[in-house]
Amino acid sequence: MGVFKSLASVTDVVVVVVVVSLVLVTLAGEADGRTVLFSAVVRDFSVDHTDFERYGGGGVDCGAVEDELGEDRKPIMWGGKTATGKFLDRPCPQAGTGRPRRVEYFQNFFRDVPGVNIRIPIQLKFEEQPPGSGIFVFDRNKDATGINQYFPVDGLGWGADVRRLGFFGNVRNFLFTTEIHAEFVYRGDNEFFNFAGDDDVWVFVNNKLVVDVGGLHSQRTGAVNLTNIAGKLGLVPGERYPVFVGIAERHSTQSNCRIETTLAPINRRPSTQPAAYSVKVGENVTVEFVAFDEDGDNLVYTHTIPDELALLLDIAPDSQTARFHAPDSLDLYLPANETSYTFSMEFTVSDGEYTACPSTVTITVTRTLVAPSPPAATPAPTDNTTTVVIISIVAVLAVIGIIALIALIFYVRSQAETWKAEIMAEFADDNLSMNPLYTGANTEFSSPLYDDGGGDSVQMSHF
Ligand SMILES: [Ca+2]
Ligand SMILES: [Ca+2]
Repeated sequence: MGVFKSLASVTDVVVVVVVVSLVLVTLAGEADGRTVLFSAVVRDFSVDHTDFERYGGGGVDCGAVEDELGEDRKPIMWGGKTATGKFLDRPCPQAGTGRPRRVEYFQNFFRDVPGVNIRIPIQLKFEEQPPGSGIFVFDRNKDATGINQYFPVDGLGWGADVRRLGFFGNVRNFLFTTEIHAEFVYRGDNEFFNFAGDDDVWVFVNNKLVVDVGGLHSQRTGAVNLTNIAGKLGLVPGERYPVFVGIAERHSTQSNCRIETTLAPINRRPSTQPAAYSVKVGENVTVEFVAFDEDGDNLVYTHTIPDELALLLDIAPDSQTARFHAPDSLDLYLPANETSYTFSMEFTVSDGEYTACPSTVTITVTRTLVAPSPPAATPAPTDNTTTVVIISIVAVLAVIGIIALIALIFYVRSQAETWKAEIMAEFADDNLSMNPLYTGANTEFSSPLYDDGGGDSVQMSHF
């Protein structure tokens, strides 16, 4: 492509290995052209790796990887045995010398290896240029002043590489790979994939190597017209095929990347995420409706709001957020002894072609129950049983005593009459001598049981 400039310089080698896994696109306004996001994985390396910053090279060094991806869809380093470049659209000059040195070290270019590399997911933004052309461009080429632009993990991973002090103020993070996987529908209308950049670039379509810009080098170009090699690749118009792009940034003086392609990405269904919020009565909270479209499509939001939420939610149609106002009281929603009530609603999104599965947003409102006042202490009931019993016994005894006294009085009175009669009878019978109370002649006799109150006395005489 004419837009790609050859900046090759043996003394100014930027070793960049990037592997890119293409993911897909989005539709922005037609006037601005479409925007496509390709998901990618960057793996950051440091100078501790044998193939990063350790040696130089000059020019493209094709043939470092085999013609087809492995079963795990990773490139296989050629051991000098089977790579032929038989699927390439253009012959490779094989002029360079900077290919990776050993298979065992190449294995971790595009695989996670703790302690060796750090995995960092990113998205590469492709813009349709010009609008309506169907050509998507990712442009991190050098700018007009020659400053490199492809630094997707500055401040991340192992951080700035310090071995080359002075480069870019020692703030740039060089030495990383980029891996892109994507799918596209082959149309058979001369779809192309063009690359310009520094250090290794390998592109596989339908798992077959179609672009090989391997080796340590400054910016070089590579290109493929798929229609030219559709037969070799087994491409059938209307069918879907995978694309793999791998790039390696392996040296710290340059890092640039520009891709142009007409491979139309396949739209993918957006997704939504559930969310839960918790507030207290009378409080407010901003609710977010979280959705994601891997292609970067503009999303239209649809909310399903139950009646009980309608008056509590400030929400605009097609909004990604809403303001929830918790009621001041939950008495309408809860029994008196419960402390929380959960409102829920669903939302979904559409990218214009696909609608995501709906997700639920819940908002739990809590309240603090006021402990009821303890009932006034009631005095312990007094046990009067004992008192009543005592009083009853005393009363009964008193009655019995009175009755007994009355009976005694009547008894004594009746006996007194008897005794009087007997005494009188005794006197009448002259039997006084026999009475033990008789003590002698002329003894005054006084009966202890009989006294008429008059001090009666009887003059007794012996017979
Ligand atoms: Ca690095
Ligand atoms: Ca989509």
